[in-house]
Amino acid sequence: MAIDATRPYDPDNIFAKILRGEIPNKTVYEDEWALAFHDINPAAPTHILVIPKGAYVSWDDFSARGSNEEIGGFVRAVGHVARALDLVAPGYRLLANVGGHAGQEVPHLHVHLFGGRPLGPMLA
Ligand code: DGP
Repeated sequence: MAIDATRPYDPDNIFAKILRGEIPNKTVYEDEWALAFHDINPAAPTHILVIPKGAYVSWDDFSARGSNEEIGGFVRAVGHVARALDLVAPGYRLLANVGGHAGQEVPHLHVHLFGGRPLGPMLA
């Protein structure tokens, strides 16, 4: 079920547990600011989730409360993952769902990184 993106951060959400090492994941990259791992239910040949290390519900929460350092570190981490996976030349797509209308299910900010095949037009 989609979350309410205005709710307070829940430290027991599944991605918080992944960050604490309580749930296994297939990590592709980690630094001070971000963790990137394979989506459990891939929608493309490459489907990576990149999450900030800080406790943020959504892109809205992060853009409002995140420090410039956290935001800069996170954005650079996303770019690094795409380059490390050789996705720049063929192309890739980034997506962040925020709240109910977008169908966000996990209440910890995550950016989906899709690649590995032509992705078709954007869904509205
Ligand atoms: P969203 O709808 O934007 O909230 O997408 C949530 C994504 O998270 C969805 O594509 C499936 C993925 N996901 C959910 N639980 C887990 C998990 O435990 N491990 C991993 N790797 N991915 C998960």
